[in-house]
Amino acid sequence: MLTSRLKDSDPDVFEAIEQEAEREREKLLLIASENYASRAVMEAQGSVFTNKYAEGYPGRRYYGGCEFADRIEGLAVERIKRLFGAEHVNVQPHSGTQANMAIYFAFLKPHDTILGMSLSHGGHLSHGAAANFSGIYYNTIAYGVSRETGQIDYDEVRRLAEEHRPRLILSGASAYPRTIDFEKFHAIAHSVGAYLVADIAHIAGLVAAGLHPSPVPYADFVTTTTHKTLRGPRGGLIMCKAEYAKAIDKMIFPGIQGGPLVHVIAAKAVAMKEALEPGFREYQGNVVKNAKKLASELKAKGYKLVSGGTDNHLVLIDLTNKGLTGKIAEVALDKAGITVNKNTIPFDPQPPTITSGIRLGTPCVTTRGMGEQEMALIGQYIDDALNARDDEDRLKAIRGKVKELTNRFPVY
Ligand code: DSN
Repeated sequence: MLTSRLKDSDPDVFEAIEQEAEREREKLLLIASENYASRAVMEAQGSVFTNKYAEGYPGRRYYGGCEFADRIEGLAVERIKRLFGAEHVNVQPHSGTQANMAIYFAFLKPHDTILGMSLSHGGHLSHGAAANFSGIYYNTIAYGVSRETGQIDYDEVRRLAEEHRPRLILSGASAYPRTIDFEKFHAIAHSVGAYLVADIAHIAGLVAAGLHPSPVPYADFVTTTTHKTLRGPRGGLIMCKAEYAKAIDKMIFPGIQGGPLVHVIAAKAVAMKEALEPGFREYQGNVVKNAKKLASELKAKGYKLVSGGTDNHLVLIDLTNKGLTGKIAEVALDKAGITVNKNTIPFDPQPPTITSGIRLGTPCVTTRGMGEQEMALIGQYIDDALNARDDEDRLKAIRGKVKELTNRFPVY
């Protein structure tokens, strides 16, 4: 398949790809932001469009020979519009961060105030974290979750918005297991005259399937990546109201990007076609069902879940009552064949390199076809591995069981 010629021309890279394929095949991938793109998506991404420069937009390019690139970009945009009901789409952002950057650069001046969710409470680097360009160029104020409920404190968001009068409010998260009330965010943003951005990178698949309320009617701008629950190629996109279309397009190109990645846009088009098919809704429903099942299994074993459970594709576990850090848990689980990421929990006493939590997501295992029965087993393996964290033999034995399970659910 894709790697067949590589084997002879570059055995080192070939071998690393084979090793990664084996890792993805044999381990349980529970990283909430990852997924397995389809072969069709990868075929488009590995196509001749990687050879083409197409700066500009369909019908308005700076290079000749763009007729098929135009066709591809047109297909991608039309499908995204259909999937989300968006007025305008820019499918060229190379990533979610660049999608967010284009909005800030187009509509804010340096040092303007933005209000976003604190990274340590589940937000995202590009929502104003101090180390990120968004925290460097803008005056950022962070809202978080309530200590009692682990859920976004909308009263606090309103209070901060009224106090700081931000130019822009960001809704959306990378480690938040609950439904986000975009209508409430809209009301707050509207009342202080701020733009509202909804970054749905994590939940885009659920939104597309109608399983999470859509921000499209409420937000001025909606950004997402295309490779998480949406299950496409690695990349980003922006949806916005028609009135902002020109400024957004101009800021993506020539503002912050050069030539679009036409091969990735081709793969985005393929992923959107898949997302418009009925099976996609069923898949997203299973992602949520599996996350709920995994949450309840772990809860029954004494694990503390941030917010007490989940409404979406992820579960955030607070390990403090187990005397564990996220770092220790991540390493032990990986030895047992279970890949997760350590993650800060709200009000975490540990630094981000250690953390007190782990984040688990079900998009990958659900793509493999696993269901609630398998989630019960996974919950058991997680608990076993964490209890056996210092016992290499027991971890190895669990890894064997994980391999048996993953063998029953081939990926490609
Ligand atoms: N790194 C992504 C995640 O894991 O959620 C966010 O960009």
